[in-house]
Amino acid sequence: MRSLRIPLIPSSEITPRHVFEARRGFLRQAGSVALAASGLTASLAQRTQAETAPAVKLAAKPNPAYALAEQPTPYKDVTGYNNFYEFGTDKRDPAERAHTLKTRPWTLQVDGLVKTPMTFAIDDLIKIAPLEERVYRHRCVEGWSMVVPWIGFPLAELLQRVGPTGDAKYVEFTSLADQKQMPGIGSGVLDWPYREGLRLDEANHPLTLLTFGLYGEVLPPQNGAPVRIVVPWKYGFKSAKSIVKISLTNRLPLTSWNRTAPEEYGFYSNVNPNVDHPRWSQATERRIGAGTLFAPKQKTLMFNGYEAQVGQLYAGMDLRKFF
Ligand SMILES: Nc1nc2c(c(=O)[nH]1)N[C@H]1C(S)=C(S)[C@@H](COP(=O)(O)O)O[C@H]1N2
Ligand SMILES: [Mo]
Repeated sequence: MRSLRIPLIPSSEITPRHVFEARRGFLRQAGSVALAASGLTASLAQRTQAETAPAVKLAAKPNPAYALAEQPTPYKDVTGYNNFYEFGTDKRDPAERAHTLKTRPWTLQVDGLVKTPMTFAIDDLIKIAPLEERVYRHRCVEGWSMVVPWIGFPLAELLQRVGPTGDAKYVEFTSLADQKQMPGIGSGVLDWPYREGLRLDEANHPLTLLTFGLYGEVLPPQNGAPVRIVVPWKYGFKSAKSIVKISLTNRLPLTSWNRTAPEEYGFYSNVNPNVDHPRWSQATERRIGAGTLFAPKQKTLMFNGYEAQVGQLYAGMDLRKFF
């Protein structure tokens, strides 16, 4: 399908969402005319349509406490350069393949060490607290980063409703693992289902966002529709996508990345320029879509720039040991 993809916008532009949208509408029209003329099969045409499916708006109030001076990463990069190994390991795979993900009906189960275990239908869950737009830095362990306008509400809003018991210490997140919808599940690259975890105080931190959308729209499947976690002071892999279960536990959750390569992916995974990955430095990062293909590297900030907010969570801890 790559040959059918229309190169939408040169990466040399930082494109505001509405400008992008206007062009995309134009190109979608142009694309369908071209398809009709070339007599492509219906399934091919459908597939192309799915890749450019019209976005569903999601209203949210921008929260000025989480605005950034940095330019948001262009929509096409946020939604076209992804890690979502359930759909393949190439950065372009999720955008090409994740349209097979069925996001309705969808339920999120919250269980374990809680006073009131609850299962939410996604359309009810999204209404339990006011949706906010928050612009966060997003840093992958691989050394690239983005700036993303997410939409969601603090995970604490949900945890408050189920009421963790006194012995709850950790929160475990489980992503969907359905081979029928997710072609990458057949591969052994990771331990499925994708699992991640946080300490309870990290999960309750106001920065930790239960996320339903980005750029004023519901999450595209490749970004973890219909609901994911975003933990902006940690490497991106802590932010589990397309989650179906949240469990409160008293034992440190075993995470997929920790099981696959424990020496490389610790439980904490805090963004820390002073602690190298065993195979590379974490001192700098490359901002995706920042003008040129080889954007100059910039310095990575302690806790991804959120040190003032989260530093005290780790007071007295040896961050080389708890990496
Ligand atoms: N279920 C699931 N969640 C996942 C991943 C994944 O492969 N599967 N990749 C992680 C990694 S490594 C990163 S960097 C972020 C990427 O999120 P984005 O594609 O929205 O930028 O998702 C994280 N969440
Ligand atoms: Mo990542």
